[in-house]
Amino acid sequence: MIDVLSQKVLDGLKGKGWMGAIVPVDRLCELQRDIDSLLEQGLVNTSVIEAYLDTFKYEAPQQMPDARSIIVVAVPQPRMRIHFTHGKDVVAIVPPTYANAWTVINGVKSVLEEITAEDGGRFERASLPLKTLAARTGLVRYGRNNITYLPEHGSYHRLVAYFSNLDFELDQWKEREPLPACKTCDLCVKACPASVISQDRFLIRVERCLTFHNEMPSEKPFPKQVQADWHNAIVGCMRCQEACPYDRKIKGWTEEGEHFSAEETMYLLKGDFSDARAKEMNQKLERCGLDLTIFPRNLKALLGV
Ligand code: B12
Repeated sequence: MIDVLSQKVLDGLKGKGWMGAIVPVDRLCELQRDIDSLLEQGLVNTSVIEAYLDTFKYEAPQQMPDARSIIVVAVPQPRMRIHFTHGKDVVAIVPPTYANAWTVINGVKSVLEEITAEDGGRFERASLPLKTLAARTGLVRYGRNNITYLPEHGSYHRLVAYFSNLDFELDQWKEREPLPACKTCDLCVKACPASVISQDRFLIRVERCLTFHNEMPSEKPFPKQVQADWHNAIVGCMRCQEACPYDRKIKGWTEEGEHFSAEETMYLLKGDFSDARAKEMNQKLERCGLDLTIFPRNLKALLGV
């Protein structure tokens, strides 16, 4: 039997079309151990540790020293189609979760506050390894590509977690599970041009991942091994997700984004963002989950110019 407060929160999230799970804060050490054990084995590249993993905080936040629980939420999100004009209309994909990130992050907090208003619920955003946390609650399962999957919406979801002062009786901590069909399927392995997914280990080789390189600031050129025909999105990459049978149902789930005129496209390709116009352009890009830092490099790569 699940306690009334936990049920109320999980049902409230479900009412929004989201999925949630709850663990007590005591699980933080085990969460940290999941990541540390990989670091100890030397399986994670130093630049990945410095850029991302060192930012995780496995403790109650300063603003909430009395945190009692962690709520992790998966919010289904489509990919976005945006348009550049370069001689003709050029469609570019923004993979799921880049666009509307803050709407989702803040939206989850507001909904949690609303659901628990009479229980005095407070929430502080958690900076934690979210796939590991969500997989540790059974909310999602790991694909062979190291991305996590929901039963209905596959890999098209954003994960977000909040510390809470609420004492739930529920503790959903469990083993991380792989998706069953990944055992006999290698479609993502074959689809990845960068050979990021290997047969000999579960953890992907992040330092080879196209996304790792095209999320970096534009001043950083792509390494030599990145081939011209690898680029398939304005940021990130869709190859392993597009190949995945678990995403078949939602593969075409797309929202329409901004159109960039020939003149705006040229401005982005030129790459001089020192003028007053840059602010306005950044605002337009932000509506697509992008910003000027990845231009002009990613657009040049996508257009092949
Ligand atoms: C760092 C990071 C990146 C880096 C590194 C990716 C990586 N795999 O670590 C880069 C820039 C490359 C990246 C790329 C992408 N990212 Co990213 N990224 C993150 C970030 C900040 C941390 C991820 C992390 O913890 N990595 C550490 C490694 C060690 O953990 P892990 O990948 O989960 O690996 C676990 C498994 O391998 C497991 N394991 C090991 N052995 C075994 C064996 C078995 C049987 C099992 C089950 C598990 C298992 O152990 C590891 C630890 O638990 C999160 C946000 C966050 N705060 O969590 C977003 C996040 C993971 N990214 C996200 C997305 C969407 C992406 C992209 C899909 C974007 C895109 N389309 O290009 C790609 C996917 C690339 C890929 N195949 O992983 C989403 C994931 C949503 C989802 N459905 O999974 C997140 C959660 C952001 C968000 N808030 O929604 N990302």
